[in-house]
Amino acid sequence: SDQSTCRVGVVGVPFEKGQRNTGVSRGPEVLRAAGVIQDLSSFGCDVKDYGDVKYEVVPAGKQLSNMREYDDFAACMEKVSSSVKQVLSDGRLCLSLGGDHSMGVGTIDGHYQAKGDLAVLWIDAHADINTSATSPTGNLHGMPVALLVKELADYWPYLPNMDWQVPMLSIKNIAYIGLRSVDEYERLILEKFGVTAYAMEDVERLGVHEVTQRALEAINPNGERSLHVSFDIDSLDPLEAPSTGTTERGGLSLREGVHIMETVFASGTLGAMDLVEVNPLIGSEKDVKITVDAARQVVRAGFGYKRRGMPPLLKQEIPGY
Ligand code: B3U
Ligand code: MN
Ligand code: MN
Repeated sequence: SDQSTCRVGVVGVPFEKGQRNTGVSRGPEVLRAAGVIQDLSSFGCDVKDYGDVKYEVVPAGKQLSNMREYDDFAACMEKVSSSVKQVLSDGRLCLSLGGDHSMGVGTIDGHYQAKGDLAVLWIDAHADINTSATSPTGNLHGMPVALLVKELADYWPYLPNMDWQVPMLSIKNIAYIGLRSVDEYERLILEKFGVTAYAMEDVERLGVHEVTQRALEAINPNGERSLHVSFDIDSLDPLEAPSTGTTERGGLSLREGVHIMETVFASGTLGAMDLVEVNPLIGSEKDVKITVDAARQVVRAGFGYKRRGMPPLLKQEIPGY
């Protein structure tokens, strides 16, 4: 209904070629089946499902060194970008369901095209800021941030079929929360540019609320920028989210993940959110359920769900909500 304060468009990105495990491409399907969309409408959001992104590969004609499955990536992300742009142009917040984290290139590009200057909150165990020159794996899900920032543009070769993507983010407008597995050259980049990065020890020292407030203050001091939250489910501890490809122990609790997203919602700046790296083919049936439930809680918190309970009708615009 048009009186709802919360209008959301959902985009599925069944893309898994940014990493090596089969199954991440089924993230959108399991998250929808578990009820992510109903979760949001149940407390008054007006949700529209824009379906899954589809693409056709155009071979680049040459192999790009240390960028596995590059052709598929370039083709898919162009479509992801236009889908996200469409959702935002329709006056909705965008929720993108992955898929592996290489899709951040498409979602953030689309967000930028619709809203201009952005702030990005990257919640992850990993920094995902390798270039093809520094990546130890060649997996594109470890490179999206490096493709998006202006400051690293000169460190890439010419990327065929990526002319639609212009690095537009200022590295100063990105903040990380949850880091605990950062490669040596990633660390070098974070240090060199003074990137706002709250690793697990910072969450321990300051607490999750303070860390989130400081991160948002650093990247969006006046709240003028549209905020993009890219939430990698592996930021959570594997006890809370076991079904993902690159688990790192000692992570955020589900409560901390939910708290971050409640704080994001309260900031009133959210433009788009990604929920990535849920892999239903990893672990037992119970593991998958635990992981998907965690993802649902994190998502609904970002769009306004309150653990203290919700008023019966958000549609009546209850003040102070
Ligand atoms: N930093 C490593 C590992 C990694 C990055 N993202 C995930 N794993 N999930 C890399 O491949 O770049
Ligand atoms: Mn990631
Ligand atoms: Mn990760």
